[in-house]
Amino acid sequence: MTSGTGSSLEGKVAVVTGGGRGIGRAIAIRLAAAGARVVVNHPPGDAEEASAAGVVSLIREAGGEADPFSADVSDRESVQALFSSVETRQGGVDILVNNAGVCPFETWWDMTPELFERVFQVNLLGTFLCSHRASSMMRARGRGGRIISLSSISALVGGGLQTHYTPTKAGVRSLMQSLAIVLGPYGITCNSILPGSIRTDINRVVYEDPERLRHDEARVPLGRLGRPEDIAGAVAFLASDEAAYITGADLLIDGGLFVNLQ
Ligand code: RM4
Repeated sequence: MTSGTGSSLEGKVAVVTGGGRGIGRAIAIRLAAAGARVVVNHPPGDAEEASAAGVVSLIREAGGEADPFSADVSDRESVQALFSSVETRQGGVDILVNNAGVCPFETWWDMTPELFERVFQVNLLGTFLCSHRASSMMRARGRGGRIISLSSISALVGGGLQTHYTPTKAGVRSLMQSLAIVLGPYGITCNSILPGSIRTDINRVVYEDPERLRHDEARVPLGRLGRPEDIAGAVAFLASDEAAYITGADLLIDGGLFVNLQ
């Protein structure tokens, strides 16, 4: 399969969690275009299954290789099943992209322990469960690997409607820093991507408000919110051999939003 990015990931197996929609969808498509065989993980549900099937079809129609797999990343048995399938069907994993995440905006006063716990389970526990299984497989195979996790600008700043979400994104970033130490001896790099405000379903409710959209766009030096494709290229780079000496790092991809405080 030819691609603009060359065949930098030819022969690699990539698992993208939450790969059926939004940023995960763009990442799955981009890694396949670079030659990887992509496992498009999605949470259970008809709509999620249909979205993932659409991504797989798009990749296959472009001459790439992809397979869907339904698993709730916060559920230990589901993650076990996902990676057992990857072991038997794809022969192992070279690249794990921990993209699955949720952020149901809620006020602090209406924040329930259940909602806080759910966001923690998907965003942080899910990253732990997938990273633990994948790194164990990578270590056993002895060929190194890549773990790339979607943290967020919210790891660096707060969010009034995201008191459940921001701690999980800071935790993801910190987990990658610690795993970089543990997994370095095995040639496995661990890095975080920190997206700013990207137009996807996760924040649709916020950006359906034209006034809020205009306000947020005006705060971005590049003048627009991000698109999923703005994230995918950086993930493909971190997954490639070109990033062999990058680990424990994080890459902020926000159009300049973070530095535009004044
Ligand atoms: C990000 C950041 C964005 C928001 C998403 C859901 O960390 O806060 O503004 O759209 O979360």
